[in-house]
Amino acid sequence: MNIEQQYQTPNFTKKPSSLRYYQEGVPSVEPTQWQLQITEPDGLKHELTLDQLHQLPHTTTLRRMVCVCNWTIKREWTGVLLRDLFRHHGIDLTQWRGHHFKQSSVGTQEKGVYESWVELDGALERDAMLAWAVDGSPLPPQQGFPLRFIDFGLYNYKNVKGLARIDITPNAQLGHWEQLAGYSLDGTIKPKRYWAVDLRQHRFAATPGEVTSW
Ligand SMILES: Nc1nc2c(c(=O)[nH]1)N[C@H]1C(S)=C(S)[C@@H](COP(=O)(O)O)O[C@H]1N2
Ligand SMILES: [Mo]
Repeated sequence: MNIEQQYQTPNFTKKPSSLRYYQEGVPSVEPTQWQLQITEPDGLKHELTLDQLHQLPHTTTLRRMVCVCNWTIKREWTGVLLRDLFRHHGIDLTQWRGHHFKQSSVGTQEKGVYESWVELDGALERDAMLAWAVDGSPLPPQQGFPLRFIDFGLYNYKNVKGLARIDITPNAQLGHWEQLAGYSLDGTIKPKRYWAVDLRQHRFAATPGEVTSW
């Protein structure tokens, strides 16, 4: 296995589609320069360095992520829950009920940024998280260093790697793949058969949303 392959999601070549990578190209992130910027609809801004982020109360959980093009992988993610991130910044979410939030990636000069809108209350309820490590190691560049958002109840096209900004917004807009491929704005994982790259077999997800039974 060469270095390039090592950085990729396990069984990268076994994924059946092209929607599996950094659409905008892998950004080069200088960890000391990077900041996560959070803005509230009233314009209030919050900024976090990588060090500050790592100080937040964090969890490590084994959860399954699913790509809309029918592959899935269960991995051990370490990061902070979205609700804990907001709580630690004194962001009062009761005033933003019914809102959405836009995630923007660091992006690249050539191709810009990757954006996705997610409904806020749903993401909080589903224990969505911002992860900086996977399977016990820091995220490799290809997998979203230094931080990626993951809502395990939604297809992965909703979950931005190389996260740079979160903006709480009154409305949602179509993100990259919703526009291009007509995927749902809502992004809820659908019950159907998926290729589990970790199990090396097909499995059926019987109910909509996060796959927890296998
Ligand atoms: N910034 C960014 N995040 C992204 C994407 C992307 O193109 N750019 N693709 C999404 C899609 S469709 C998938 S399946 C996963 C792939 O994550 P992986 O590289 O860890 O397998 O990243 C998601 N997040
Ligand atoms: Mo995907």
